[in-house]
Amino acid sequence: MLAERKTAKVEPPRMFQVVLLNDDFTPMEFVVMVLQEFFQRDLESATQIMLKIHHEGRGVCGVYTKDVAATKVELVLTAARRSGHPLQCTMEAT
Ligand code: TYC
Repeated sequence: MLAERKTAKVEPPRMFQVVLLNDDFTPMEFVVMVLQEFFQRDLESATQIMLKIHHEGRGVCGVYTKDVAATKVELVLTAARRSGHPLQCTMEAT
């Protein structure tokens, strides 16, 4: 039992990027708020990520394990729909 456990191989978990997509309607302030609230970014970092998405079409908000990434996507989409914004958020394996 002990010997088996000592030789057991533990792989690091697969990681997933949470990605925000640009659109023409979601207010910049809302995206900055989302990055601060759900991705623990300070105002400066949140603003930089938002502007990168605005100019380049998409941006990575953070990298997490599968369950955490999926929860973040749901939280973002729920907040956006509740506020009437079309903001899109997805996750991608790294
Ligand atoms: N393009 C939006 C605007 O001009 C701002 C925006 C930024 C929207 C990032 C979505 O993921 C986004 N109001």
